[in-house]
Amino acid sequence: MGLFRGGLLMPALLLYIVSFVYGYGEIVKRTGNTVSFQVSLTWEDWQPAGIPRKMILANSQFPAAPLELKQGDDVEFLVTNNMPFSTSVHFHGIEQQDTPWSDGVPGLSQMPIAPGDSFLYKWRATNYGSYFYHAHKRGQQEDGMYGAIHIRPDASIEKPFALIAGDNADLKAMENAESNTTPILLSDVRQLTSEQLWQAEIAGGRDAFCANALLVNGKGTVTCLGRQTIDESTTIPQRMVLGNQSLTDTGCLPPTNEVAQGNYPHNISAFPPSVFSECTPSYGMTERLYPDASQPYVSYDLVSAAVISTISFAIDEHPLYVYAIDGHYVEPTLVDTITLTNGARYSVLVKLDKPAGDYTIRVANNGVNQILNGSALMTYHNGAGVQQRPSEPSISIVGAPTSSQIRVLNESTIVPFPSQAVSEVQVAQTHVLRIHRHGESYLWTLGNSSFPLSLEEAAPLLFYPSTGEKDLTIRTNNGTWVDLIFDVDGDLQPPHPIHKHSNKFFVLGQGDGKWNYSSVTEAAQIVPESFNFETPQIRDTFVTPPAAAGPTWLALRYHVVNPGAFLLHCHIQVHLNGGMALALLDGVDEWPEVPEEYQIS
Ligand SMILES: *[C@@H]1O[C@H](CO)[C@@H](O)[C@H](O)[C@H]1NC(C)=O
Ligand SMILES: *[C@@H]1O[C@H](CO)[C@@H](O)[C@H](O)[C@H]1NC(C)=O
Ligand SMILES: *[C@@H]1O[C@H](CO)[C@@H](O)[C@H](O)[C@H]1NC(C)=O
Ligand SMILES: *[C@@H]1O[C@H](CO)[C@@H](O)[C@H](O)[C@H]1NC(C)=O
Ligand SMILES: *[C@@H]1O[C@H](CO)[C@@H](O)[C@H](O)[C@H]1NC(C)=O
Ligand SMILES: *[C@@H]1O[C@H](CO)[C@@H](O)[C@H](O)[C@H]1NC(C)=O
Ligand SMILES: *[C@@H]1O[C@H](CO)[C@@H](O)[C@H](O)[C@H]1NC(C)=O
Ligand SMILES: [Cu+2]
Repeated sequence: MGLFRGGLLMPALLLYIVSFVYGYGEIVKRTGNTVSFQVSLTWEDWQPAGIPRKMILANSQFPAAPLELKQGDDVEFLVTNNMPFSTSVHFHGIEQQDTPWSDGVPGLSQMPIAPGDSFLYKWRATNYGSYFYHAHKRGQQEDGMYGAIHIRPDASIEKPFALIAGDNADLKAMENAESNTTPILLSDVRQLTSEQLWQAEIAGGRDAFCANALLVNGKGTVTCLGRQTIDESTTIPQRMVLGNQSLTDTGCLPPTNEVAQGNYPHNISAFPPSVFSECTPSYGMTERLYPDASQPYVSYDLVSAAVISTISFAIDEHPLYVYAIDGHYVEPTLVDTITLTNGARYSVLVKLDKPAGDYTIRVANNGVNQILNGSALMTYHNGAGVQQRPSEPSISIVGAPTSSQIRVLNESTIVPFPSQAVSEVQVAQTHVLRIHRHGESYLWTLGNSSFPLSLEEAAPLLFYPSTGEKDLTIRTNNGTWVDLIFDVDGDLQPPHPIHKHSNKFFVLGQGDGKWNYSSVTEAAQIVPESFNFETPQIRDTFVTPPAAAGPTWLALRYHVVNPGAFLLHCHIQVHLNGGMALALLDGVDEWPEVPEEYQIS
C-alpha cells in the first residue's frame, strides 16, 4: 500500500483509469450459446500515431473491440455500413465450417455491403484460440478496421502447460493466466488512406512496401530516426539490395531500387510525400499494459494485424513461453523474441518475477523493406522492490537480437500439441503456384494469372461456382487431400505470408532452389531433410521463404472438409490488391445450398 501513496505508481494508476484499455470487450448480448455483436462502421478523422488522416472506426473505436467467446458459441455479428463506400468483414482463421456465406470475401462469399446497408455474419466458434477480424474489401484493412478475437477452449481440450516444468500451483497459475489472456494487437499505419496509396502505386508504378509507424493496440508514434541512425542501422541484407544507394529518411528502400522493385516502368514523382520518403514526426499515445501483479504469470495473445510490416516483438527482461500459434496449442518453447508475419498469432505466457517497474515492449520491422520501430510499456509491481534503471532491450530497432544469449523463436522446431501425422494420406491434387511480378512492379501472380480487384464486384463464386475463371480457381472434391506448392521465382521477394480461408493447413516443407518435382512424394525422396510429415505445423498463415539468392518453395497440405468458395492469398495488403490471390472452390461435388436469408438477387 505504501507504494500507492508514494508518487511512483500514481501517474501510472491515473493513466490506467483515463486511457482506453484494449481488453477483451463487452458482449453486446448473450442468449445461451448465441453471442450477438452489433458494429457500426464509420469513416472519420483520427490520429493514429499522431498522424491526421481518415480511418474506419468500429462503434467509434480504433482498433475495433476485441471479441471474447467460448468454443462452441454461435456468433451473430451484425455490420452496419455507415461509410461512403462498400465493405465486408472477414474473421481471420475462423474456419466457417458449414457457413461459407459468412466468410466476408466480396466476389467469393457475398456481395459488398453497400453504404447504408447491413450484413449479418453467423458462424460457430468450432475451434479455440486467438484470431482477429478485419475488413476484406480492397485495401480497407490499411484503414484500421481490425480487432482481436479470443475463443476459450472447451474443458475437453488438453492444455500443454504441464510441459513447462512446474508444480501444481504453477500449472493452476498458467491456466488462470490463459483464461484471462489479454490481446496485444500489433499493426502498422500510413499517412495515406488505402485508396490514396493504391492510386499512388498505379500512378508511380511501384510496390508501396513501407509504412509510417508501428502500433501496439492502436497506439504509437512516428519517429524520424535521422540519417546517422538509419545509416548505422542498415543491415547487411539491406546493403546487398541497396548497392551504392542509401535507405530514405523513412528508413525505406528507395523506389528507384530495381533489385527490390524489378525493372518496370515507373514515375517516382507521382508518389506523394511519406510513401517512400519525407518523414514527418508526430506524437501519439503509448500503450501501457498493467498485468495483475498478484499473479505469477500473465498471458498475451500477440496478433499481427500489420498490412506490410513483419514485426519482431520482445518485452525487455521478460522471456516468452510460446504455447499456441494460429489458434492451436504447441509444445511450449521459451524464447526472448518472436517475429510475426502478417496475419499470424502467437499466445505467450510471461512470468512476472522481476522487480516492480516499467519494462519497455519493443516492436521492430524485421523485413529488408524498411527500418521502422515502435514501443509500449509493461508495468507491474510484485512487492519485490522498484526497478529504477531503464530496462534492457532484447532486440534492436531492426529486430535483431542484442546478444548471443537472446533466444529467437525458430519456426522449424515448433511441434503442435497434439500433433497430427499426414504421411499416410492419399493426395488427390498437387498445384504448383508460381509467385512472381505480373507486368508491373505492384502486380503479382499466385499461379498462372493475377486476381483482379474488379472481381470483388462480380457475382460471388459461392452462388455461381461455374463462373470461376480457370486460371483463378482450384476445384476440389470434398474429403480429398490437396497439396499446394508455392514456387517463388528468383527475383528478390519478401517472405509472402500465405493465408488460407476455411480450415487450417499442414506446413509440409520448404526449401531453396527451383521446385522441379512432380509431387511432394518425389521431392521427399530427393530432399527428405526439407520435409516434416510426422509433426507438421498446423496453421492458417505461413510465409514462403524469402527469395534473395534465387528461387524458393513452400509446400502446404490440407484436407477438404468444408465445401464453399474460399480465398487463398498473400496477407501483405498491397500484394493482395496486386492480385496475389486464388479462389479455392472446395468440395464442388458437395456444393452447399445457400440459406434463404443469404440469397442475392
Ligand atoms: C551507383 O550504381 C549504379 C549502377 O551500378 C551506377 O549507374 C551509378 O553511377 C552509381 N552511382 C554512384 C553515385 O556511384
Ligand atoms: C509523373 O508524375 C507527375 C506527378 O504526378 C506528372 O506530373 C507527370 O506527368 C508524370 N509523368 C509521366 C511521364 O507520366
Ligand atoms: C525507435 O528507436 C529509437 C532509437 O532507439 C527511439 O529513440 C524511439 O523512441 C523508438 N521509436 C518508438 C516509436 O518507440
Ligand atoms: C532451427 O531449427 C532447425 C531444426 O532444428 C535447425 O536445423 C536450424 O539450424 C535452426 N535455425 C536457426 C537459425 O537456429
Ligand atoms: C496453370 O496452368 C497449368 C497449365 O495450363 C494448369 O495445369 C494449371 O491447372 C493452372 N493452374 C491454375 C491454378 O489455374
Ligand atoms: C465433406 O467431407 C468431410 C470429411 O470427409 C465430411 O466430414 C463432411 O461431412 C463432408 N461434407 C459434405 C457436405 O458432404
Ligand atoms: C532440379 O533442379 C536442380 C537444380 O536446377 C537439379 O540439380 C536437379 O537435378 C533437378 N531435379 C530434378 C528432379 O529435375
Ligand atoms: Cu506477398
